[in-house]
Amino acid sequence: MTETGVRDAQPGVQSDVVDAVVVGAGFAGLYLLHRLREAGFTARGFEAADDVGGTWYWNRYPGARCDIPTVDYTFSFDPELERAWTWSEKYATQPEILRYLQFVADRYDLRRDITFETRVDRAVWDDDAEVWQLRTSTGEEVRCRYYVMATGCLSVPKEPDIEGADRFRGTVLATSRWPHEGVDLTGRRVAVIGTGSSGIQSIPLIAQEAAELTVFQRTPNFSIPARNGPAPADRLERLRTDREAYREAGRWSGLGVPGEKTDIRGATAPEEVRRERLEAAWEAGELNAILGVFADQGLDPASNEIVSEFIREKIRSIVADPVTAEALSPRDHFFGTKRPCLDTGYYATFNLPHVRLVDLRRTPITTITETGVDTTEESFDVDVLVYATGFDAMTGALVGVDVTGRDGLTLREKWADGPSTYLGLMSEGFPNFFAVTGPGSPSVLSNMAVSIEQHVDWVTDCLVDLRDRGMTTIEPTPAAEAGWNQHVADCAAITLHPTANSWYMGANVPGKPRAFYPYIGGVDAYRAVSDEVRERGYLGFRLRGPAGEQRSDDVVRQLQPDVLAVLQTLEEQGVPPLESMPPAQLREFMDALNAARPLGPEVGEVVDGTLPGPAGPLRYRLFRPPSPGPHPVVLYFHGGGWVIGDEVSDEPFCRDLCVRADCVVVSVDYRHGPEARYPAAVEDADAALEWVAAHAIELGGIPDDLVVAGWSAGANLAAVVAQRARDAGGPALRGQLLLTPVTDSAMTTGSYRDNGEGYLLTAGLMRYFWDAYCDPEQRTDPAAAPLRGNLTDLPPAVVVTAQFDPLRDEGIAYAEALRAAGVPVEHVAARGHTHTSLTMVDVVLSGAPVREDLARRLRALFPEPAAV
Ligand code: NA7
Repeated sequence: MTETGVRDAQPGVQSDVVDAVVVGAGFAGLYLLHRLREAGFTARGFEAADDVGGTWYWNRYPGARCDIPTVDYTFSFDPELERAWTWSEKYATQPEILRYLQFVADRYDLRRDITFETRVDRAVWDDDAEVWQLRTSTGEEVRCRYYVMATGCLSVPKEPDIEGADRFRGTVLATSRWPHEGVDLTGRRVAVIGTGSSGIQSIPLIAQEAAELTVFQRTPNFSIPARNGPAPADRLERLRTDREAYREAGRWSGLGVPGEKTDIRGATAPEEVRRERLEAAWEAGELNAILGVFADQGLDPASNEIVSEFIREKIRSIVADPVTAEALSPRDHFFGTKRPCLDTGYYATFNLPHVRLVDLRRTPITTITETGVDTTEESFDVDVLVYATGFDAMTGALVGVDVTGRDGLTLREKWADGPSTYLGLMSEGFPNFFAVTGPGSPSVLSNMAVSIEQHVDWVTDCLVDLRDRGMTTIEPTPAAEAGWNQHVADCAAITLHPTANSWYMGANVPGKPRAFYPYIGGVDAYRAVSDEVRERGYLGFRLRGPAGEQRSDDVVRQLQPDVLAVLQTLEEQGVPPLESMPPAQLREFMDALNAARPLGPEVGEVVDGTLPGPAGPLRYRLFRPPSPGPHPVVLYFHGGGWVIGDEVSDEPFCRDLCVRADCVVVSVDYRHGPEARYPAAVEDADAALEWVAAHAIELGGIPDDLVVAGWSAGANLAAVVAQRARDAGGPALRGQLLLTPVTDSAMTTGSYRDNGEGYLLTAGLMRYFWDAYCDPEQRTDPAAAPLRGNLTDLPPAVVVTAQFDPLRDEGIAYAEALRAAGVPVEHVAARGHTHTSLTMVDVVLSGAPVREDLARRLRALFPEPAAV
């Protein structure tokens, strides 16, 4: 670097090139300029407004406040700054937050690097020079090595999409562009369109001035009282005693605000516990509290309904007119799937005689007129029309600039079907281009102050690392980016969010691609990923520069998020390696684990019985579907490495299979090693098959509609008995369902190597199981290793393998070998799953679509029932 900070000439880079351009001077842009300057980079900021503030510059409508407690919604990078500024309220107003950002700009002398009232209109990547060529709204051309959009997630107002919007002759206002001088609404007839946060915050204050207020509501939103007041004493005390610990707690929390996580589930909690938690959250007046009443409220419709109905009950208790109360009660989306609001007197406003709610679901707007609003039922004459209709969220500002990356591809083109990013920060084809809190990062689902600081720190640290290593460009690899997009989608898929027409889903802007835009895995999980990417030398990135090139195609998160969560929980609990426990202890341990799990879905009937085995009776448990029988029968062998488990150890999976496939499932026990070694289990399985086939009618089954099924070692037995039944000339089977089967004893596959550690079923545990089950010289018997048997003329198979299972490759090998032998095979490859995750019903929710898939294929093995 030279004295002036301008980079010395390097290959392809001119000395007029500034290190970084930062677009936007809100929280993100300000902090980024500060960090870049501290790190010795030259940087220029551009801002469309005439001052700093971003969101808090533009959104000046009456009642505008943050909805995260302000002691948390604040910069934490400098203890001195924290000492120098005191927030006056629990939720600061827009003017106070704006003053704060101005104070920050002054304190760090940031304005001198910012060109105000200037937009960046165009950005083109020059691959030869490795610079971004920018053009601003004032015609200035600027060249920079790194181009950072710190343009906010809710900064581009949605275009008015209502018929006749340009006809109105009165005053038109938008909450997001409220006049700086304020507006006197005294004595005026006002209409507000929109009841998101902006509408809900402003309506009570507009009502105080207006002579008449008509609120046009398309979708009622959930809102709870903010209970604003002084900054909360307990938080201030925690900050005073240990500021850094408090801030760290925020950084490593799910939402970016310190708080306790609960494991209480709504659907199973006693009524008095539910009530107590709900009332406490209502009293707390915090999003953190109301979004965290139950651990499963964002995942389980029944749990969510408890919270939703509680809020609707509160609405009914506040709003005097029952019709208005009902119209204000959200019923078309799950609580939390649209951004919930905090309000001050919102619902009570509708008790005022001059305030009226118009339910657009009942009477939609037909057009805006010269004098007001027409609905299908009425004409409303007003003096002032206020649009509180929201934003083109998350991507609006990014694709609003004409950003052209490598090979002439624009960001708008690349994201035509939805945003594609790595870590919500960068996009392949756009080297050295960063989006702070971009789509695919926690951003709007979190305390923005915390997420912004994390991104800015990451970007700055990254630029320092590049400089230190003699690298000049950074860009994600296609594989890493695709993997991240998949992970973002996987995280959303297990939640209720995709069911809502929310701006999180892009649903509020006509024509916008439908996807879940932010990352819902949590601020903590996200921070762990970003740290890991950096610690592992920029995993998933390609770096280039005078020092050479480095490329990593690794995907940073491939496990399904809930599978990872289970593994992390077990690790936190310090569960010892299962293979370190003797069988008796292992059985006890598994029983205790099983006792704590959800039981699985309701079935029609559960029947316990015994059937005759070669060495005595074998217990079974039968699960009958709720539908009228008779049903096809699935004879099921439990998992557990031939050592642990019994007829009830896989009960949740059996119930799930029973209901999804609409089959009777008979789960039968068999003798285990090391007490009863091979071939005891095989002989028991043979006997069970004989007996179930012979007693199909008594069991409520359709004779001949019989399938053998099993999981893991149980799938090994199912495969083995299918071979033996063929050899013995019966019983006849419609098929075999093999869930992550053991098919061979070699233990030398690639999946043993890749997945032998860290995914609960380890290579060591499989060795332990084989040793307990079977003598080494017997392990090549087809009745122990069915992959080595004759595979011709076997019944059709459904084979399920899991990506992170040591047994994956032997499952695949079995499917392929069956196919090669002419057996019809359906292979279901469960992406992101482990050997044990698919059977964790109601715990690992991402397993449900896989089970649905296998149940559908299982069902297809049986003939269609004859039409009645
Ligand atoms: P939001 O939350 O997007 O709310 C916009 C509101 O405007 C919402 O009620 C919309 O109904 C309504 N809307 C949008 N277009 C129309 C039309 N054409 N007709 C009638 N009603 C319409 O934006 P906010 O500014 O309130 O809040 C944004 C975020 O800022 C907030 O979540 C916090 O994070 C801070 P819809 O629900 O689409 O039916």
